[in-house]
Amino acid sequence: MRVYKTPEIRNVAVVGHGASGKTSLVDALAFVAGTSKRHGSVKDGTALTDYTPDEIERKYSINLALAVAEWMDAKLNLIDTPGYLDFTGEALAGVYAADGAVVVLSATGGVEVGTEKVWDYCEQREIPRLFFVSLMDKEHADFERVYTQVKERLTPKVIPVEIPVGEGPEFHGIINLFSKQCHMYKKGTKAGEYEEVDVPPEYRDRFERYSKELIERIAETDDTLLERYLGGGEIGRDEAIAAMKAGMLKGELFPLFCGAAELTYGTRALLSKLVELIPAPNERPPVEAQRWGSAERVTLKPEDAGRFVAQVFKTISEPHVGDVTLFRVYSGLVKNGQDVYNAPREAVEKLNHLCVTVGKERIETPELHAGDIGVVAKLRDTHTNDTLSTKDHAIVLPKIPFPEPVITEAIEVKQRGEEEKLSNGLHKLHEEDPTFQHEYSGELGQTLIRGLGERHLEIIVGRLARKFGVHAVIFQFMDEIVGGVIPRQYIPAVERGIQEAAARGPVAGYPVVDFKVELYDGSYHDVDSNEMSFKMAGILAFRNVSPNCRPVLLEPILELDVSTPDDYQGAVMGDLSSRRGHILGTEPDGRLVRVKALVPEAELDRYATTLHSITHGRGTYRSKFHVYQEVPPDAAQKVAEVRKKELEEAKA
Ligand SMILES: Nc1nc2c(ncn2[C@@H]2O[C@H](COP(=O)(O)OP(=O)(O)OP(=O)(O)O)[C@@H](O)[C@H]2O)c(=O)[nH]1
Ligand SMILES: [Mg+2]
Repeated sequence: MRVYKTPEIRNVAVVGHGASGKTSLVDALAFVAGTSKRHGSVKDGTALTDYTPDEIERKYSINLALAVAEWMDAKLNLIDTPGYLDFTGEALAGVYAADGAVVVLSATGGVEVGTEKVWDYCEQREIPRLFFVSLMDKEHADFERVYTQVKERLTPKVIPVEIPVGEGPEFHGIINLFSKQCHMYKKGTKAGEYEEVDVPPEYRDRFERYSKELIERIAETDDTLLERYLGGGEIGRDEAIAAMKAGMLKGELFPLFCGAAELTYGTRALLSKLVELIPAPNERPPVEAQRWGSAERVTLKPEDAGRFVAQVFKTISEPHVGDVTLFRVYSGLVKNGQDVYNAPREAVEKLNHLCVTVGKERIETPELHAGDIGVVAKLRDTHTNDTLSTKDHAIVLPKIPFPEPVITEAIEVKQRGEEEKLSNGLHKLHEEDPTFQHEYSGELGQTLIRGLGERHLEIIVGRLARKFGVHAVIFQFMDEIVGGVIPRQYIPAVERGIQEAAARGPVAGYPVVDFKVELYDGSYHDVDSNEMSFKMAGILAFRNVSPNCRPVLLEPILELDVSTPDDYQGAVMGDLSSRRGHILGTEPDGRLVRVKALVPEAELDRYATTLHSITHGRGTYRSKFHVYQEVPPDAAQKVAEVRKKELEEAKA
C-alpha cells in the first residue's frame, strides 16, 4: 500500500444499530476496491473487522476495527464499530476519530435505538454523514418505510440519491438519480459488477419524483444554483456533487444510498460517493487543544508542516504482542521510529514499526501524513484517550467523552491466590476500555466491576481468562456483614452453601437462576465455629427461603418456521396449537405457505414425523431457540412429578 497525503485521505466511521450490516459492508468495500483480496463473511467468521475469537464465536462486533479501501486515488480508512449498546463506547471512539460517517440502516429494521444513539454521537461531533440502506435483498425489505423513518425520527434533511429496483428477494438494481442511469446486478455478482441501462419504464414516475426532490434540495443550499434552477436552467453533475458536499459539511444535507453489502450490490457507487462527499481531514474545521501545563489554547490544523499531535482512540492488548495502539494524527507528519511524548504521563514513546491496518493485518509504513490513522505496538505507558505530541511542544487534546457505566456486578476468582492477577487484569482492561471500571469495596469485602451491560461484563470476564489467565465468575452474592458479626474467613463458605443448594432448587430439583442473596447478619463461636457449619447454614437458609419466593419453572421456547402446501395449512396450525404453540403468523412463500409459531421444546417430541404425516411428506420446518418462559402450572406439576420419580430412581 502506498503512502497517502492529507487531501487523499478519508476517515469514515461506519455506525448503526446491531446487525444492520456494517461489518459486512466494510468487508465488501475493502474487497470490491481490491485492497482486500478475499470477500469475507460474518457468518463464516471471516469478515475483515470481526477477527477476535469473541467476535468470530458470537458473530457480532465487539471492538472498533479498521479496514482500508483504496479507490479513485484516495484511501478510505473505514472504522467498523459495534452496534450493540453494550459496546457503544467503541462507536463513540470511531465517530471521534473520523471526518464523516456512514449510518447503516437495515432495510427491514429501519431506524432502531442503536441508530438513534450513533446519530446523537455524530451530532455531538458535528461530522458529515450519509445513509446506506443495506440488506435490500432481505425478505420484507422496505426502502420507502426506512426513508420515512429517517425523515421522521432522525432528520428531515435526508435526501435519497439512489432508489432500488425491486425489494427483498426481487432486489436486483439501483437507479442513480444523479447519473439518471440504472445499475443492474446479476445473481452471483462477485465484486459489485453491474450492467448500466436506462431507467426501466415502470420506474419512470418514481424516478421523476425523487429526481425533482433531489435537485430542489441541492439547489436550496446555494443561491446561484437556486436562481438558475428556478429560471429553468440545468444543474450539472459535478456542480451538484460539489453543492451536496458543501451542504453535508454544514449539516444541511444527508444523502441516502442503498444496496446489499453481502451481495456487493451498490458498493462501487458507495465507494465513489465516499471519496467524493466525505471531506478530507484538511477540509474539516481545525481542532482546539491545550498546551500542556498552561491554559494556552492551540488551534491544530491537519498540515504536515505543523508539529506532531495525535490522539489514541483505542488500545487492544494482544497476547504475545502487548498493547496495540490506534491513533489519529491531528497535526504534523510522523515518521517510522520517531520519538514522541505523552505529556501527562511524562513518557517518551518510540513509534517503532509504524503501521496501517486492514482487519487484523498490520502493514508497515514509512510515514503517516496529517489527518491519517495509524497503529503502533508496544508503547510503554500510553492508553486510550491519551494525546501524543513532541517534548518541546507538549499538547493535550480534549478527551473523548466515553459513556459512564450503567451496571455493577461483583466478581471473584475461581481459584484462591489469583486475587492479584485479577486486579492487574482488571486494571489493564480499564486502560483499554474506559467504559469499563472496577473497584475494591472494603465495606463489602468484594471487587465490583461496572460496565455498559451484562454482555459487556461477560466479555470482560472472557478477556480476563484469555489474556490474563485469570478465571473469574460474576455472582449475585452481596456480603453486607458489618462489624465482624461473622468472621471474614467464613463468608465464602456461606456463599458456597448457597451455590450448592441453588444447583438443586425448590422446583423439581432443577437449578435456580436469577436470584440475589444478601448476607446481613449472623453469629459465631470462638471455638466451635468452622467452615462446614457456615456452609450448612447457607444451604439451609436457601432451602428454607427459596420455596417462599414463589419460584416458577422455566422452559425453553423455540421459534418454528414451518413450510407447507396451503392444503395442509389448517392441519399444521391445529397440530401446533395442540402442542401449546402460539401462532405468530402466516405468509405465502411461492407455492407454499410459511407458518411461524412459538412452541415449547418439551412439546416437540416426534414433530418431524407428525409433520411428515399430516403434510404427506411435503412439509419442512426449521427451529431456533427463542426464550425461556414460565411453564403453565398444570404442565409444571407434571414435570415436577416426572422429575421427582427420576431423582428417586437415580438415588435407588
Ligand atoms: N441478506 C443479507 N444479509 C446481510 C447483508 N449484509 C449483512 N447481512 C447479514 O446480516 C447479519 C448482520 O451483519 P453484520 O455485518 O454482522 O452487521 P453489523 O451491523 O456489523 O452488526 P454488529 O456488529 O452486531 O453491530 C449477518 O448475518 C450478515 O450475514 C445483506 O446485504 N443481505
Ligand atoms: Mg459488526
